[in-house]
Amino acid sequence: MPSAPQRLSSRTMAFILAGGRGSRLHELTDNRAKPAVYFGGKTRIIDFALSNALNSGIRKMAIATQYKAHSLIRHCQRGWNFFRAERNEYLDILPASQRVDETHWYEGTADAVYQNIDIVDSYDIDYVIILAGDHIYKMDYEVMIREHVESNADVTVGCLTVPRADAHAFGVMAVDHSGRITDFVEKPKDPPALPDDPARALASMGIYVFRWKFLRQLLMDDANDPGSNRDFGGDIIPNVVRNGKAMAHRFEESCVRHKAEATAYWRDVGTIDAFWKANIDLTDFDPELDLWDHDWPIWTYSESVPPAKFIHNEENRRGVALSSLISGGCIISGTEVRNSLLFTGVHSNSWSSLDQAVVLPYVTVSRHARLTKVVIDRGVMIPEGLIVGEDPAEDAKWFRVSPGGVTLITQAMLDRRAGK
Ligand code: ADQ
Ligand code: ADP
Repeated sequence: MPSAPQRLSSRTMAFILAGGRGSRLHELTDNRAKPAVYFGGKTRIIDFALSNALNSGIRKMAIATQYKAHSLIRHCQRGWNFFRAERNEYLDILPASQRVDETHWYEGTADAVYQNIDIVDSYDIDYVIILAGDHIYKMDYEVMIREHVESNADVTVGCLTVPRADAHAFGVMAVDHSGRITDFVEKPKDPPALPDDPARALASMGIYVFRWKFLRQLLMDDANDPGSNRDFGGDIIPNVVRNGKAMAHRFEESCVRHKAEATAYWRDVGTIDAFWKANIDLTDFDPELDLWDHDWPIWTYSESVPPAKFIHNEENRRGVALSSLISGGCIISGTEVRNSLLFTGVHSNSWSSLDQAVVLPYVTVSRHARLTKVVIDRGVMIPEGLIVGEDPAEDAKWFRVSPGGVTLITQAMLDRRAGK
């Protein structure tokens, strides 16, 4: 019997860029990098890229951190610590640590790889897939790596179509009939549309596959170019498009769908509105993002906590949750919860209600609170009788109300309101 072809993923490392702040998440990223932001009840955003890599068969990974990396590093150390060097598996966390010349931190994203060339060399791999740690999606990278090898490209860029009106936030490309990228502009003011659809543009997902030897040389050359900002999207990719062979890989071809007819799910939860909506969408009857899929699990660090508990209190107040996700360690005592997502260890008390609420871990909701369309930061103590989501002008006095009408509540905001 012929042996199965070796998976290319076993000869590939994943280099995950996790240094960005994600400033449009405002106070949610005051103390943590965007990849460390909580998502989906149990996971953090970076778990999606890491799980995709693991489920694709990749066993060598490095995570480059920079901005406020503490909770991200702790999360990875606790949850992603099962790689074993004796099985030739590695997961390295690479803080920007002035490794090369002691005078600067990582400049652009390409510099994060350049400064760790020796570590990538030590993995002894043939291919590198560069990933961003800040998107929610399920993708089999093996498909993209295979396409890269079969087309003999210098770089393959993962891409998907987006509304042209949103394309200014991305690298936007033009491709020919063979899928070769003929033009690539980073964050253009006036993005070019797809030839057959004036309302849409082809956007880079910030996912790149290279042969390591090729990328290595490119990074060395780039480091000697005084005009470069050392950025993949701004410098490296446009350079390969001009001088080499850059191919586009359509996300639709490697995304992991839970049903054949499902759309290709990919979200940049970079704003309060997008973050709230993507979390609340999980409470739908049949959500687009399937977290229940045994074939493509999203791995994470999970605290050992008891099951969620619902209490019917002595004054006959029922603790109930309808169309909601309630994580372990929660105690819903005499509170009515609807269309909400509660992370680990949330305690809520009698005569309160939560509606369309995204509640991060270890929040306490005191009695008689009524909170609608909110995001509540980790560890917040909601005072007795707080009402949010019914009087926009009052909410805006103390909290951050997003353009879409979501109210973000943090402890600092509550302290200010209480005159502390
Ligand atoms: P952006 O996401 O805007 O665009 P960038 O801010 O460079 O680009 O972030 C890319 C990733 O790298 C993020 O995950 C971020 O956390 C991380 N990062 C940023 N600076 C870093 C550093 N110095 N060290 C380590 N990590 C760092 C990019 C591409 C676009 C593409 C979009 C898709 O440039 O072409 O369309 O991603 O979202
Ligand atoms: P973040 O991403 O919000 O920075 P961290 O990973 O830094 O989160 O977690 C903060 C710490 O608080 C963790 O060590 C967590 O275990 C701990 N913690 C445990 N119980 C509580 C609680 N009731 N309130 C707040 N923090 C808690």
